[in-house]
Amino acid sequence: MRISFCCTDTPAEPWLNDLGAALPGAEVSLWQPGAAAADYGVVWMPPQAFFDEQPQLRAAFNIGAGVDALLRLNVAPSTRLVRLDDAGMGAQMAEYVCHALIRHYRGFDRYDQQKSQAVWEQHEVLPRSAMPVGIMGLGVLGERVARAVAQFDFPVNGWSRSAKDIPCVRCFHGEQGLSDFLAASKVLVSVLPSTPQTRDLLNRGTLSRLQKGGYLINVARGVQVVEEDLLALIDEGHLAGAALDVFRTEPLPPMHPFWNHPRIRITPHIAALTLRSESIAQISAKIAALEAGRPVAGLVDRQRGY
Ligand code: OXD
Repeated sequence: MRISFCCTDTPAEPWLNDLGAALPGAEVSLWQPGAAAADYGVVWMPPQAFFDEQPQLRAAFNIGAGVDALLRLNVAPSTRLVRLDDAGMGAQMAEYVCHALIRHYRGFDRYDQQKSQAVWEQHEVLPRSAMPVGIMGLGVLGERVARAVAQFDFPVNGWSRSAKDIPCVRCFHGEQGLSDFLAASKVLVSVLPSTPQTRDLLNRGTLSRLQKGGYLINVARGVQVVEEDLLALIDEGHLAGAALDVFRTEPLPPMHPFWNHPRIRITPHIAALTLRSESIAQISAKIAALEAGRPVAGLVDRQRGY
């Protein structure tokens, strides 16, 4: 069996070694134009040429959380596109969101400022009931985030395309549920997949439905946010701020107004990093299942877009 590794921005050698060790008998190699035909691909943002030259692939495993870059390419219909099922990303996203939420809720930025001025002053904390958190996107990662937030006793709302029923989450769905979901939430967390329907979804109209003093945490995709609308709503005081891990242009350009905005926190797309050993364990289990003709979880629905 041949496995072809084609991942942008990912050091290949450790992956090639660890995939080789997990799949004894397989020939694992780094894809280069003109490479021999492979059975499976392990990919992250591959070029179109990869799929053009490898139409026989039985499956391509995407080693990041989002599959939007893959769905922009022309891929043979017989090549299954397969997502990892969490693979350690859920816990990281939950950590990231809880950290951003609690930092905002407990006013830790203010205490950092006080420290720089040697000020000893305590501030009141709002009741948690005044900080309902709305999670947009209730897939594997969104549900993990919702459960983690609920552990801290915040009221949790969830919104998804189709109806869901998750303990400790007040679930809304579809276009008709969106407005009520937003109005019931003060902190908005996007864990949505990137699809034509979610592009620009977080704009003046939707963000201004959030409760006054709202806060945005985006760990999904930058193209979901209309950046000028977010800035305006923060500057007008309707939103208290934002914690952003993803941006319309990455890396975020040096002159971008987000960098110096006092109420916007920025991280460089690190909310959930791909963990090599968990990912390889899943890829090898999925290859074994496919070889045995068994179904695998995480098949991407190309129509739906995730
Ligand atoms: C992503 C990732 O899909 O970082 O953005 O995994």
